Amino acid sequence: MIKILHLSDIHMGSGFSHGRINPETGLNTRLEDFVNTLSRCIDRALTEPVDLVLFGGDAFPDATPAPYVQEAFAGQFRRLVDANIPTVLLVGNHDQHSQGQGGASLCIYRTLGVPGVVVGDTLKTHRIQTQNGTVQVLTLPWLTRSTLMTRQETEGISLAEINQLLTERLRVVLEAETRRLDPNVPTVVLGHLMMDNASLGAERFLAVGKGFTLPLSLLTRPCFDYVGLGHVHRHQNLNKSNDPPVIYPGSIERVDFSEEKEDKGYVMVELEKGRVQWEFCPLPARTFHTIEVDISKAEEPQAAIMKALAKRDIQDAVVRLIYKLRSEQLDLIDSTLLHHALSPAHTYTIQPELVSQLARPRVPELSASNSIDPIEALKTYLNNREDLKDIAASMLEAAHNLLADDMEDRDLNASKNLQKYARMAKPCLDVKG
Ligand SMILES: [Mn+2]
Repeated sequence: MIKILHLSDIHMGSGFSHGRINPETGLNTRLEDFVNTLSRCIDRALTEPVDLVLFGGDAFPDATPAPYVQEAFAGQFRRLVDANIPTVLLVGNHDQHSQGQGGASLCIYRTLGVPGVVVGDTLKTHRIQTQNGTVQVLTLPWLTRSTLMTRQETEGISLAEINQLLTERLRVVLEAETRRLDPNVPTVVLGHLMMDNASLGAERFLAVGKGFTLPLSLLTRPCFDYVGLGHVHRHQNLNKSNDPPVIYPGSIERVDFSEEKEDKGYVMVELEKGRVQWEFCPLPARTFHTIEVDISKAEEPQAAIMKALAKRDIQDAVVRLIYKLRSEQLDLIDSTLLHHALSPAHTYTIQPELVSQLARPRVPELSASNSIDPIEALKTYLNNREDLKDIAASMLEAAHNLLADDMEDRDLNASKNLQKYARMAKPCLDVKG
């Protein structure tokens, strides 16, 4: 039996706005949180000990983390190297530099030839020898449309069509890969993917519209014993019949408030050919609390806020207090008292929101036509948003630039189409896309 620890979506170095500087170390406390949580995963891997560690991708918030963040990450995985525990580091969307064209942050471990570390930056099957036998790990890093398609192929077709075409291509490539598998050796798929039946956590906001979704049937094949995923931050098993389990362990720490109510952890797997057991192991990630209170109708607004605060255990938590009030209540709130009441929190923000007495009128200029010029629409919008006055001019400028870029792209596409036609006419002509 092979024991595996599967974790994912470390995102080390993100969420600094929810931390503060630790005066003793000079580090942001949220980095320290992420390192502590990761070290608990590594502790477990060492004490079991497991035969293999699978990391499902998204090591950092982007492909160029600060050196001290990289060092903190490497320092933890180094402990697995010292203990001779093989490790697969899969490349997620946040690990790829400029959509994969610029390489991935994790590839440095392969370049350095770190013993026992496999970097999954291509679709490939790795045969890994562990203390308790061989395991096949098929790595499926984050795919972009350029992985399986040329630019010419994606030109002029809709995103949904691209998605379908990519799924078909991937099905063929996977089929070829599975035919090369040794049927007697336990097999794991490690993928950084968006499955179409996953329920989304923060990743929805972190990577909107950049990827495509895959059908579950692509991965629920009898030749796979365990499907370990990364990308979605909410832990879930997508295949309840467990044949095979298709598991997102989720992120190990809360990246932001959208993960407030999610349990954080990693997954322990026991694997034999044709038999698998798994268990979600929770981690003591830092608590996030949103305390929302509407005091617009309260007779004693301050007391109402204090009461709402007293109800929650905010000790060492990341807290946001949102209270809705009427403008004439502003003077009734003593913010010193609020700060005092919130001081046991790790960090906190206070967000007062004014409720308007009158229903907001629709913006009249925009209701007439649905074919309004985008710049005119933006101007009308900005005229109605007093709170955006300071940045209105730069927003308009940015919009102008964006639209200008768009026109350039169209011109570029037009010239590419011409090139394509030229190539169709003269097959020997070498045209670079
Ligand atoms: Mn991801």
